[in-house]
Amino acid sequence: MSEMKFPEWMADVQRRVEHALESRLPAGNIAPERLHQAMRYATLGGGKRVRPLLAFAAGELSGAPAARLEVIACALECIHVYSLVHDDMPCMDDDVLRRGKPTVHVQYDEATALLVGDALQTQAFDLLSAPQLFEDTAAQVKSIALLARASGSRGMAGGQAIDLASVGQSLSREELEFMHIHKTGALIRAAVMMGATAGNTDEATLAKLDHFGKCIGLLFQVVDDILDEVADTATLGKTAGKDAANDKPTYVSILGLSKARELAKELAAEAHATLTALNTSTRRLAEITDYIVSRHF
Ligand code: GRG
Repeated sequence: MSEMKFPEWMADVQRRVEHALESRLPAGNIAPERLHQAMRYATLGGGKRVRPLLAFAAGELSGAPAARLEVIACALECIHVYSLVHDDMPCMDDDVLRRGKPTVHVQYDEATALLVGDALQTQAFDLLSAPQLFEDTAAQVKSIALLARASGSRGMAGGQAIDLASVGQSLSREELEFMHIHKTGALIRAAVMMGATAGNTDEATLAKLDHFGKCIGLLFQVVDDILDEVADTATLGKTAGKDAANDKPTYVSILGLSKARELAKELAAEAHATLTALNTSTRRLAEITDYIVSRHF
């Protein structure tokens, strides 16, 4: 794996995760068929798999077995997809397009979309709690706790609550940062930490990786805000310009496009500096950072 160029490595992990999700999600012909089909529709065949990539990159660094990382990657992706399906529903962002295809409530119906999110969320914890996934039960519980905290009211769901309450409001830069560190950043940070704790990583390295995860979580959102402004719907695979249309505060609306771009550069530089301070090969994490930044140029 280490000799592969980044695009090759990324495609390899993406393929691996697709295959793992394909085999771990309930088959579409198992009852209740419609729910299982909708879960597969939402999860398979799309997305950049950024959280799985981070878990694999941090996991390779920690010497974690690939089979364990695969399950962690699937759990992260199940939580992420659940959040997208619920976020797209009429009671939240009300969107019709995701990953280049109709959103789940459009393709199926609202009740099914709600259940797809619910079922994917519990599927994530079911996967992570599999016997023999870890040799060390305490490490397994830690992994489960990392994902639970990142997803709940003090993580992603909390950030989403602030996001919904902020429509039409003017937020300060600090308030916007607080919202995004939770809504988008928490799961990205957890992906890094779950990869790192899936193997052997000392406390000092974990602290640095945690800081790295915080930087790229925010970086991801700043880039997402820029893309929402500058990219088109076909490129994004989701409706472009949604934030401005919904009167949502974003880094672009608060700082302007060029300052938002500067901020992205600063966050990427901080992420790289954090990696450089580690006495180990962090090549893949550095490459993922560059990949995230490159999306808006
Ligand atoms: C409903 C509890 C709950 C939370 C929703 C993350 C989130 C919270 C909503 C998604 C809305 C959104 C567009 C957030 C901006 C950043 C983001 C998470 C974009 C989508 O993630 P990508 O780009 O998507 O990783 P793919 O499709 O590549 O997996």
